[in-house]
Order: sequence, then structure tokens, then C-alpha cells
Amino acid sequence: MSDMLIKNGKICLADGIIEKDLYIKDGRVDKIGSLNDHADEVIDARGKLILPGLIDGHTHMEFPFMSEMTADDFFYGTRAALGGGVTTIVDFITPSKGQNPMEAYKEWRNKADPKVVSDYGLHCILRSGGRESLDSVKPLIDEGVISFKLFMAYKNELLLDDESLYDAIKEITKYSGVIAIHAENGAIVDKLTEELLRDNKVSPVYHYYSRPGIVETEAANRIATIASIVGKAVKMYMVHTSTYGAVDIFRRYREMGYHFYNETTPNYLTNDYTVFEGKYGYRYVMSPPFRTQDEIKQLWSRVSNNQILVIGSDHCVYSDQQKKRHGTAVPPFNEIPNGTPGTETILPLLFTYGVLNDRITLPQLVSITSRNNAALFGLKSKGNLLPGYDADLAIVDPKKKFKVSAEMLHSNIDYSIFEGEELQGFPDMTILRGEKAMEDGQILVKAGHGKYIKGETYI
Ligand code: DUC
Ligand code: ZN
Ligand code: ZN
Repeated sequence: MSDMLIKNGKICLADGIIEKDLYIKDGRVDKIGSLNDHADEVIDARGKLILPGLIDGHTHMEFPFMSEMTADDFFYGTRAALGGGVTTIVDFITPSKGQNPMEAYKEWRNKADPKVVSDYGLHCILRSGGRESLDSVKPLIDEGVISFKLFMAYKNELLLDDESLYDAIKEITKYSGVIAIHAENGAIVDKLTEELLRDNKVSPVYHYYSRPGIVETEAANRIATIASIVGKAVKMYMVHTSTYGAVDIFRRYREMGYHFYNETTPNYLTNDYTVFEGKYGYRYVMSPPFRTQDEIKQLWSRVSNNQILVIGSDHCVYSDQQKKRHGTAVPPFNEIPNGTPGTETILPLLFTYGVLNDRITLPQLVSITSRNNAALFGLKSKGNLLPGYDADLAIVDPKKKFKVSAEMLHSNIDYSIFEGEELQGFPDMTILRGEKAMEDGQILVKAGHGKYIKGETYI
């Protein structure tokens, strides 16, 4: 394997920024310093930022949901990841109804292994609190699947009642696993949806009214209560947190010694609910929905104050045709498949709206996009650029401006929800385990180049 020397860059770590050279050997960071080693490839990174490759812990590739399969399979989805400097995704195994989770794990590996161009790990959705489901927790953890998503929404599909949530949290905790919670009160969402439809309020903006913030904070409060009854050994994070209220609830539990954390997405930090009112409002339908400008401001302040542990994208891509259910008219809001693209724009959105607007520093950006993510998901070789770690890097020219278009992105769809927006922070180059995987928008590695990375449990 060839070695590589990256000279003169600003190496951004969670603890600070150092202006040094970085030598990579056998796919790993070998040393950092003022170096003049001979290397097969020497990259001059003067004026550029070198970040640890991002870890996007929230993707849905080839995800069967709301009677549609997401448009990004593991090939397109991980190309999008590399395009945005994401070198590892953690995707959600989604067992079909009645399917044994271990069988679903094998299915996910078979789908992903031949297609991935980035590295990847897996979480598993538990769609039942029954014995078969719970008995799969330990064997899944042995396979490196250490986090389990539990849903409080989507009745008759994914929703678990409080009793099942309790049982699942207990079982996962017994084996030191991590709970990923989708916190929305599904019963109330269904009630509000029914009422809106009865009043013929069907356009995409009513998606927002069917899922008000209180539906999320109620569920956050309830799950924190349930998990706290299980005890202080529980490790839980709330995925796609869209309200600052839910962040504050988990913070209060942390102050009491519980390990409850929040993830949010860059999409929540940049879009408000008025996007649903536009011509392409249906393309933005995802759950929880985008909220108000005030919510965005408050959420950013929690990111600034280090109260959000991790950023994930909730990359869940549907084509325009799928969003319209293959018809010509926009369907009622509750029939629009939920999900938006996100993995390729994590870095430019956080860089432009966060770093350039003085809401976060570069070390904070690194903490919430790689260091904390690797720790939470037990990805021991990832998330840092110290000697011994996988040489996963995103190299960014901080001054370069990009006008976002579907053509420059790598997803398998022909639109971007940020079309026309000017952003900084897209990487010029993504390096995966010491090899150039993306340069100037070109993906340089083939399907199957990525590796499955096992998560390892921790106390
Ligand atoms: N929300 C989405 O928008 N898509 C997938 C599942 C989810 O919870
Ligand atoms: Zn979810
Ligand atoms: Zn999701």
C-alpha cells in the first residue's frame, strides 16, 4: 500500500488546531510533525483545513418505508457521503414485519458489502419488544451492531408501546448497547393527522401542524422517565432532535448523572417550516418536521453550548416521482414518503452556518461530526487523526464557494433541497484509510471499496 505525506495543512482536531504535516502509512495516521519523509504521494495542503473524515451516524440507504424504497442505495448513498467528506456512515437495519433482526442484519450486509464506497457500520431498528426481538440483541452486539433504534411513532408499523420500550431498554442495557430513540408521540400525531384530513387540510404544510414540537418534547420526557427507571447504566441518544425543549430535558437528566444525549441534523438548523409552503414543499417532508426560526435559533445555541453530542444527517432520499407517489399532483401530506437528503451537505452547512457565522468553532465541528460520533458508536479506529487511527480525512479549502446543484451532488435524484444556495466547506478531497476516495467531486473508488466496521461496546 502506498504512503502519503500531507504538508502544511491546518489539522483540525476536537482539542484544537495544529499546523503540521501528516504522514500516512498502511491506511493509518503514522505521525504528525514537521516532516520531510519520502512518500509515494505528497499533497500540499497550504491554506486548507484537514478534518477527520465525518461519521454520519444516521442514514437510511435502500430503506423500505411508506411503501417506497429510498432512491439512494448503498452505492449512491455512500458516494454522496464521500462527496461531503463523510468516510463512515452508520445505517439502520430495518427488519421487515415479523423478520428476525439477525436475518435482517445478514440481509443488510449482503446489500451493503458489495456496494459501499465509504466505510459503514450498522444500527438495528427493533420493531417489537417480543422475545425473539430481544433475544437478537446480544448476537447483534457480537456482530458489531451496538445501537438499537426504538420508535415512539408510526403506529402498526414501528411504534413500541411503553411496556415494550421498557423491556427493550433493559435488554439493550444488559449488554452495554446504546438506545437510539425516535421520540414523537405517535398516537397524538395520528389524531392530529385525522383531524386535519377531515378538514381537508392536506397540503405539505399541514405535515408541520400534524407534528407540533410538544409531540416531541412529551415523548422525550416520557422516554427519559422510562429509561431512568431502568437506571443509570442506560446509554441513550435521541435521534433527529428538532426542538430545544427535548435537548433541555435530556440535559437535566445528564445533570442527574444519566447518559442521555441528543443528535440533531444540519437540515433542522437551516430550514424552517415555511419550506413546506413553497412550490416544492413536498420534497421537504420529513419527520419530525422543520420548525420555526426561533426554534432554529434556540437549537443553534444548544449546539454552541455543547449540549448536542452528535450531528447526523437522517439521509433518507426519495426522488421527486416517489415524493409525488408517481402521480402528477402532490399527494396529501400524510402520504408523502418522509425523508430528505443530507449526508453530502453536513459539512458545508455546519461550516457555513456554524463556523463562518461564529456559532461554533472548528474543534466543535470536529467534536460533533467525528470525535463524539466514533465514541458513541464504539468505532475505535475512527474519529481522530492521531497516530494509529484510520487515515480518514476531509480536506477543505475554507474560502472556496460552491453553488449547490443536484448535478454537483452524488445522490440518485435530480434535485437538491439546497438548490442554488451558496455554501463553503465542501471538501476538495476525501481520503479513506489512506487512499484518495474523492477529488474535486470525482469519486475515485469502486463499489465494495468500503468496509464494514464493527462497533465495540463500552461502559
Ligand atoms: N423520519 C424520516 O423523515 N424518514 C425516515 C424515518 C424517520 O423517522
Ligand atoms: Zn426516526
Ligand atoms: Zn432516520
